[in-house]
Amino acid sequence: MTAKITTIERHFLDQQRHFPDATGEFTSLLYDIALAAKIIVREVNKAGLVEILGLAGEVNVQGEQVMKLDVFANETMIRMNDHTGRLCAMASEENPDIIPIPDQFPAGNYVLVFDPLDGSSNIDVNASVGTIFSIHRKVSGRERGTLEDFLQPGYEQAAAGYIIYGASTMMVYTSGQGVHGFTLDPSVGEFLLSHPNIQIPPRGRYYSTNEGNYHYWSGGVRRYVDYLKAPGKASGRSSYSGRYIGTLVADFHRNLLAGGIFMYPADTKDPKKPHGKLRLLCEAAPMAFIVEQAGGRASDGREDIMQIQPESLHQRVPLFIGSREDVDEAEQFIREFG
Ligand code: AFP
Repeated sequence: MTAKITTIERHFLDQQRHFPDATGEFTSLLYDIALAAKIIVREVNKAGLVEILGLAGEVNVQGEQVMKLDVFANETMIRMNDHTGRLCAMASEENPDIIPIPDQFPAGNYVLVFDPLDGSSNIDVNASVGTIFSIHRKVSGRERGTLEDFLQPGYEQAAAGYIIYGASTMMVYTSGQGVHGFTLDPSVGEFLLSHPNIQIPPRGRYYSTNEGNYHYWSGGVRRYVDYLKAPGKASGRSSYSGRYIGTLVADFHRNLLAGGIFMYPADTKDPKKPHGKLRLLCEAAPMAFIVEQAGGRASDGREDIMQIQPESLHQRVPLFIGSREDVDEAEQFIREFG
C-alpha cells in the first residue's frame, strides 16, 4: 500500500498554493459545499426508510417534521452557505428568484448556483441522485449580489462540480486546473482523492438519452441516434450501447469515466419548453466546464455551451455533452439535417 492518501481539504489547500494572492475564501467555499454534501447524503441514505420512519410532510417517531429530500437538500445548501461571508447571493433550481444573503451576515465575492437534488424522481426507486454546483465571481460591483452576477457565460465560472450519491458518494470538481474526483469514506467521514486528473476518452461507445422523446426530436437528432445504433459496416465501427437512468449527474458521470455522449435535445413535446428540459446555469454550464477540463465538449447542437450568454436565471438549453468526437459528430448531423 504505497498510494498517498489526500483528503479533499488537503487537496484544496495544495491547489490554493498555486495562487499566492488567494485569501482562502474560495477554498473555504468549496469545502463548505463538500460539507453540505455529507449532510445531504446522510439523509439520502435513509430514503428507503421514510415509510418506516415517517412520510415526507408528516411528523416522525421522534416528533420531528419529515421533509421531502429535495427540500432538505435545498435548505442544507442554503443554510451551509448563507452566513459564511463568502457569497453575495445564491440561486437554486428550486427557487424562482435569487436567494439573497440575509442582512445580518457579511457578503462575499462569489455567487453560487446549484441544483440541490438532481434526478429527484429517482429517489423512490433507490437509483443515483446528485447535487450540481457552479461558482462565479461577483461582477456587479454591488455589495449584495444581483441578477447580473448570475447571468455570466460558462467560460467565466470560477469552479463547478457535482456530488453523486450512488453506490458510493463522490464529489467531482474543477476550478480550471483539471478535473478531480473524491470518494467519501463513510467510516471516517472524509472525501479522499480517488480520481485525480480525470480525462474523458476522445470517443465513446455509449449514448445516453431519453429515447421516449424520439418522435419529438428534430430530423438531425433522429438521424444521429439512428446512426449510433446502426452497425457501421463501412467504417468498421460497432453500434453504440444505450445507457440512461434519468439523473444527469449519474449519466454524465458514467460517460466522463467510460466515454460517450449524453443528449437532452430540444423537442416539441411541451410547447412551454422548446429548448429541452435542462437548465443552462445549474445543469448545462457546470457540466460543460467539467467536461472541457477533462478534454471533452459540450454543445447545444450549434454552439459551445460555455459561450452562451444567459438571459434568465432558469433558461433551458438543449445539451449534447461528452467525448469530443461524439459531440462533433452530433453537431454535424444537426448542421446537415436540422
Ligand atoms: P428530476 O430532478 O425532475 O428527476 O429531473 C432530472 C433531470 O433534470 C436530469 O437530471 C435528467 O437528465 C433529466 O431531468 C431527465 O429527464 P427525463 O425524465 O425527461 O428523461
